[in-house]
Parts: sequence; structure tokens; C-alpha cells
Amino acid sequence: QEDNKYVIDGPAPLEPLRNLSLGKLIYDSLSANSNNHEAMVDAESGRSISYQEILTKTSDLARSLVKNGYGYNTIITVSSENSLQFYIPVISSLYIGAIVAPINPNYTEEEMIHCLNISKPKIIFCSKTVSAKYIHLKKNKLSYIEKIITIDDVDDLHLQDSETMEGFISRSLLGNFKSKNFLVTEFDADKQVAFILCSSGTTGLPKGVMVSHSNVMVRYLHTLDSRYGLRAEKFLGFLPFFHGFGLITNFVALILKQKIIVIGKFQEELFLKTIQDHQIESLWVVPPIVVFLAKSPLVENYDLSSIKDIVCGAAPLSKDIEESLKQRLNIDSVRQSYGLTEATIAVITVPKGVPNHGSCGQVHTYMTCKVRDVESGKSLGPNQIGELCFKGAMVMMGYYGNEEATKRSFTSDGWLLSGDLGYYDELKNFYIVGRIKELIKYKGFQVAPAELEAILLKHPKIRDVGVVGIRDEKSGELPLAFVVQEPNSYLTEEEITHFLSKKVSSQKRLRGGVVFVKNIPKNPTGKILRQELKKMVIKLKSKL
Ligand code: M24
Repeated sequence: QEDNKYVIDGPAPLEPLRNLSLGKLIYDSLSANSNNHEAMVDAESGRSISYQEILTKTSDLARSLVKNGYGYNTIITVSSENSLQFYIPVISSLYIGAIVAPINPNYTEEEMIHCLNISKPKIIFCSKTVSAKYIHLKKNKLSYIEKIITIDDVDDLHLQDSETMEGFISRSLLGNFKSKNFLVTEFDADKQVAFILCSSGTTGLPKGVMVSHSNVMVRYLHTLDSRYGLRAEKFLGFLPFFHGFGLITNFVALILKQKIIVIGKFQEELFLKTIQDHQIESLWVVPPIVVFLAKSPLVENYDLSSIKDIVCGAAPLSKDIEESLKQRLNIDSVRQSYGLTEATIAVITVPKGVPNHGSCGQVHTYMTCKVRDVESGKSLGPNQIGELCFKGAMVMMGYYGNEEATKRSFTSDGWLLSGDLGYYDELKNFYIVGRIKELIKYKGFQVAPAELEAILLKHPKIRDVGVVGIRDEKSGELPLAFVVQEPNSYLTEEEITHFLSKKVSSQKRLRGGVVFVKNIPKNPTGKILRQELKKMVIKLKSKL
């Protein structure tokens, strides 16, 4: 029986939520005295792009897309490492009401196919490092892809079946470019999908989370609200642009005309040097970065005294690590944040200046949270553990083309089920204590056990398999497989890990190892009892 006796509302917003498209918001911001100040600087090469250039390039690209018959609701994939060009197709798409579906460029072919098949994009904007993969898919496997456009401004590209962004623009506009005037398409921002983001949610394979223009607008308003932190002049763009956390925080930084120092691919020394050289004051990170900053001897070689505030989200962070980092950097502000793709981005954060003790914070404005008893569905009062559920303006529109999965992720009265276990104290500080959903998080990245199980079951010597995450200080969790082998077969751990490694990207490898068992515990309907498997891991560890 659902009830709403105990619900926690975020504080009153400073301003009402306007129904405005993200395209219009960013276009107006870029147009307002967009002088030549730098928008993005590449940390390694020093190359940069100005706000003026972003305005003209996005206007030209948007006009080119329209000229080629693309526009409202066209699905467009962007797949690239972090780069100065990444946001050009993103922003152009938002101007015209097209939908952006980013894909991790490190994915294997099989992972890309799964992801692409969710949204079936017509155009793929990608970096030249991955263009060959997409060209192959377009030619041989996925007929819905019409165009592949490489975003790097390189002239040495002579690949058939693809063109450069510059080439596409000049061919489409016949020299009539560098115009700043573009009429942004208007629509109902509450109902229009801006992004389709990959997430497996509480169960099963990765799905496409539909994030609306209004969903992202809320994040923009949170950034304007000083209760959530300082808005520095410079922003370090190192979290992957293809994941919700990096995608949206950097997009909002562009709206705010902050200067983004872009790190293409995370490298420890480059990261530290960039903070030092660019005097970065505020960092938004994931737990492995906090562990690195708190423990690595490399940190001693750099002057990180510019840092004043660190916010960490996307996976649990231990209180001890939080404290060690505060001491090492001599700052008092290491704050946690809690978010999930299905609720766009962070929905709970420790406000600035609020003392916290391992809490992930308080509910954001425009959002409401309740802690729900998993068995009875009743809302719970302070200090009682249940599943966190959300309502409000950041909750996703649903999973693209998957009504059944959408329905399963909400209670009968419309609360988003997070799959996370937690409680709040008398001061309404929230604490996450566990996860009832299947999801494994390796360095903040999602690993869906169902995906690994489906692949492993294809191995001729594997009869049955169950995958769970085991705790690891450095990476959060490591995927581990319980395997039942076919009778009379000879199978080694190496054979299994090697088999899987060829088919999945790095974060999904079986770093937790393989345990051979006689059977996988399941309930009468055949569902894997993952809690039983987790207990088996604890038993095994205690024997070591
Ligand atoms: P997705 N503690 C424990 N578990 C957590 C957690 C936390 N603090 N945060 C997330 N999880 C786990 O891949 C839960 O099981 C994200 O993680 C995500 C997406 C967008 C933004 O999504 C949870 O169900 C962010 C996280 C985010 N985090 O911080 C900030 N954004 C942030 C924003 C602005 O679907 C699952 O991970 C400023 C500063 C910030 F830190 C969700 O996994």
C-alpha cells in the first residue's frame, strides 16, 4: 500500500521553472555580447575555441542539418573522447529539436550495436579515432544510419563513407556560412526529449533514458543557486562528455560562459598539472578521483592550493577517504552528491557550508524524495532504511521505446524507484547504505550484470552464470562471475575472462575474478538471487 505520509521536499526554488528549450537558452547566452573570450581550451595542446566560434559553428551546422532534411526529433549520436568539437553537434541538434544520443567511444562493436539499436540514430558525429568502427557498422550492419560525420577538424581524412563536419557545412551551405542568425525551433520543453542516455536502471540490459529539455533546465537553475556551491570562472572538463554527469555539467558550463579546460582522456599527471597551471578552484569528481587525490604520492609534486571545494558523486564515497582528502588539501569542503541517469543528474547534494558526516546531502529544489519500505510500500520516517524514490522536475520522461521497462521503474502512484537503499536523519541529511538493484558501478561507470551474463552464456562450456559486484576501495566495485560449467568440460578462469574481454569495454571486465559453483541460486521464477551470491562472496573472503 503506497502512502505519502513522510515525504521530503527540496527547499523552495529561487525562481520558477520556465518552459524554455535548451537550444534557445544557450543560443541567447552565446549571442549576448559573445566576444572572443575562450570557451574551451585543450589542456594538452593548448588549442582553444571561443564563444564566438561556437556560436557561428553551431548556427552553420544547424542550418546544414535542416538543409539536408534533418530537424525536429531526428536522432543524432555523438561519440567521441572529450574534445573542443564535441558540443558543436550537441548544441546544433538542440537548436532544431533533434535528439542527442551520446555513445561511449570506447565501446566494442557489440556494445555499440546494442546502444545504437535502442535509438536508431540517422546521423553519427564521431571523432576520427572511432569513425572506422561506425563506417563498418553503417556499411554492413545498421541500415538506419544515413551519415557519418567526423568532428575533428582534420584534412588528412580520406575515408570513404564519411565526411568532416567542415566539409558537410561547406557542401550544404555553398559558402554562405559564418552567419550568427539562426531561428531556434520552439516547442514544449517539458515534453521534448533533449538526450537519450544509456542506463540499465534497476534491472536488465542498458536502455535509453529520455531526458527532456526541462529536466536539464532544472540543473541549470541549480547551478545559479549559490546554496549548492560556488560558480568558478574556470571549469575542468575531464569527466566523460558522453555520460550524463559530464555531458550535462559541461553543457551548463557553456551556457554560463565559463572557461572549460578540456582533458581528452584522463591521465593522472595531466590532471594534476592542469589543476595547478589553470588554478582550478572547484572540482566535480567521482570517488576513484577522491581516492587518487587522497592517496597518490604524485599529488606531492604539484601545487593544488587553488582548490577550495570538491563535490563527489556517481558512487559511494567512504567517510574516511573524505576526511583524508580534506586534511591533505587543507580544505573543509569535500561534499558528496547523489544522482542517477533516470533523474537526469544530481538530486541530492550536501549544501555549501553544511557540516556533514558521510551524508550524500539534502534533496535539491524542484525535487521530492521519499524512503519507501520495500516490502509494504509505506513511506518511512527518519532513520529507517528503505528504497529512495523520487518525484519532480528532474525525473526522466521514460525509457525510449520501452513502455514496459518504464512502467516497472515507477510505483503505481508515479514515484521513480532508484534501486538504492538509504535513510535520512532528523536534519533531512540523506545516507545511502546499499543497493537493491542489480547494477554494478566500476569507477562510477555502469556495469549491468545481465549484459555480462548474456555474453558469458554464449560460451559453449558455460551452463549457467551469475554476475555480482564485489567491494574494492580503489574502483568501488569489481564485477565477479559465478560460473557453472558444462559437465565433463575443462574450463579455466583465464579462458572465461579472455572470452569476455574481447566482447566488452574495459570497465566491464571480470576484475573481481571467477568462482566455479555447482548451481546458481534462483527463485522459483528463475530470477538470480544476487543477495545469496553476494553472501557467498563474503563467506569465500572470510576463508581466505
Ligand atoms: P548512473 N552514493 C552512493 N551511490 C551513488 C551515489 C552516491 N553519492 N551517486 C550515485 N550512486 C549510485 O550512472 C546509485 O546506485 C550517476 O551516477 C550520475 C548521473 C548523472 C550525474 O548515474 C545510483 O542509483 C551524477 C551521477 C552526479 N553525481 O554527482 C553529480 N552528478 C554532480 C552534479 C553537479 O545512472 C547510481 O549510482 C555538481 C556536482 C556533482 F557531484 C546511478 O548511476
